[in-house]
Amino acid sequence: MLHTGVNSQLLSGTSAMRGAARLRARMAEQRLVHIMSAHSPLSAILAEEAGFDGVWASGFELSALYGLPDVSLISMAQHLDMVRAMVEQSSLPIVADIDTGFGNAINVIHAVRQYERAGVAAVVIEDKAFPKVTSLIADGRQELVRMEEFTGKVRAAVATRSDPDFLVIARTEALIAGSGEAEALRRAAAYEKAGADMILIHSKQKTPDEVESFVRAWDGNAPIVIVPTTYPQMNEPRIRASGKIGMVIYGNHAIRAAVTAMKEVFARIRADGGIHHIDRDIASVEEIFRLQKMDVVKRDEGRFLM
Ligand code: SPV
Ligand code: MG
Repeated sequence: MLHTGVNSQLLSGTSAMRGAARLRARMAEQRLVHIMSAHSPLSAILAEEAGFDGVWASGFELSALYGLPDVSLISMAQHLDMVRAMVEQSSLPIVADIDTGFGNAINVIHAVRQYERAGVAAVVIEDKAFPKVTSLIADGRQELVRMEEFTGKVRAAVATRSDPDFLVIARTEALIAGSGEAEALRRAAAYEKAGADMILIHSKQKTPDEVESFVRAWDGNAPIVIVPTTYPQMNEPRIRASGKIGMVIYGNHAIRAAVTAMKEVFARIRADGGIHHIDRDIASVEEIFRLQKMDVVKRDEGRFLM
């Protein structure tokens, strides 16, 4: 079950502790938090400026950033490196997508230690077999690990965290794998019993029906997390009406926005035969300086360059 009390002792601790405590406090206050995907520190900064409650360090987005499919090709070290850079630049709590936990429960122990130390607020671990296949692909090979094996991973994650506010979110891919609602509910209940703070139920249906039916049937105490990429009709009022969803993750909108913008601008530069028209329609160089905090560099130059 999700405890929402913030351990005040932790507020003076590391940024890991602060992020986790802040995320719990925000959930207690608002009942529903909005988490935006990011694949870089810059996208995390933009998510923060836009007013999101947290950042989803998405495996799909980082894979795409490297021009790779999201099929366990990106290593933990690559993902962790990016997560650390995000933590450096954004004060938003980070919800880290650690896929299958990079192996078995022993790998999960190592991963949770590393991600907690890196300063993330939460990890999401999914019950697919390693190497996994991206969830939203049509006719994907979606293989689940045995429920018992995954409960071992959840228990390992919970036993490893040192900050009690650090959230362990168990994600079941039972609906994605076509195993049906009864199996999804059976797994979700087992994962909650194993200590998961929240349950992420993923679906690739084009309507919210499947997820709404799961939510209605869910009688656990752990709040639900959804990723409504394929069923965008599930907007905030509809999510709140469910009464059981505590977190919504906008799973891949940073990378899709970046692709849309770059495609359009690159095409216009080619069509215009130069950059003379596009200049007024894209972020100014000064805006990039602002995001890079060049003002701080200038201030420090004045203070320290003698
Ligand atoms: C991700 O963003 O990496 C996710 C969400 O896991 S999804 O791609 O929809 O599976
Ligand atoms: Mg992922």
